[in-house]
Amino acid sequence: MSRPIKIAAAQLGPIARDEPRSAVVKRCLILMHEAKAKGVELIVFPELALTTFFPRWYLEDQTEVDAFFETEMPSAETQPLFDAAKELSMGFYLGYAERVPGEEGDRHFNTTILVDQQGEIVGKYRKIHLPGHEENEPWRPFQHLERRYFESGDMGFQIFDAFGGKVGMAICNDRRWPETFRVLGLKGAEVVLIGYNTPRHYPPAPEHDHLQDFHNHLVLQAGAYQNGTWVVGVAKAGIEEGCDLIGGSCIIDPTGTIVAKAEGVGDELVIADCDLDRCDEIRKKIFDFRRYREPDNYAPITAPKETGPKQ
Ligand code: ING
Repeated sequence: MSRPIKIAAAQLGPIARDEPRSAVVKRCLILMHEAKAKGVELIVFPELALTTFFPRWYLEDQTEVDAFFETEMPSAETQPLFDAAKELSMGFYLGYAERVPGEEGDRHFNTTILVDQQGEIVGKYRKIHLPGHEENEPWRPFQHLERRYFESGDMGFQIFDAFGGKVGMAICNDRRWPETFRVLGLKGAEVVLIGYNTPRHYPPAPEHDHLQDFHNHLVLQAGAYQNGTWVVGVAKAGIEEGCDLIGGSCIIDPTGTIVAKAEGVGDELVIADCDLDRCDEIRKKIFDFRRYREPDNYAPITAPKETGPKQ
């Protein structure tokens, strides 16, 4: 028995601050057509894939911030992606900044959608773990103001029945928290899709800069193996507005083995045949959750964070 699905991690190189969404969509369409020629059924784009990674700047004018957000999906600029999904019978994961206008003020999320092979939205996720800081910190060579521009996601970690399996979604910093993968694993994830924008330089801990590529694959591989799931990690990469973003897009099988990874830091497809039935190699033989977990001993994991160790 096997349930193969051919997946592409569609790594994107830098997106300039003034690069119109239509230009980025054209780059994505080129990758979708290239992927189609190779039989790809699901293509995964990065986090915040429609614009430059704007949380690197302190922007005081909310109108300027909101210009990086979408208030409708699909919109006129992104409709061609949905049309291509239907034309090519190729689903996609797309990260973008989502603004939800409201009476009591707008809400802002770092969001991804899952679109099926008919071009329909079948899943949505709003990033839960927001790294960085809330106020301008001019000592940094660049900011990381996700905690200023977004609020934490209100949808939880969900699984979507699509592409013949159970698909989980997460975004960037989520991958560094084992709880992300465990919740998705406990919900039966067979493939977890994760887009990311990861600067090589981390101002609070520059002594770790040389470890960024290692940490990226470490957390993705651990998440895959410990939960018996495929993992697809997709970078926005390269020197983007002067900021060096790591690449390393990859597809990882349920044993934690990287089966395909990006060579460069530009627009690049990383493709693999993913047999979703291979999750059983781990789920049935190694980490049989119902047999081997001991949740009576895990209470601290969900205790209020104030009860955690003092830094
Ligand atoms: N970027 C980074 C990430 O989690 C980061 C932030 C980098 C946190 C390195 C800790 C260490 O990959 C986003 N967008 O979350």
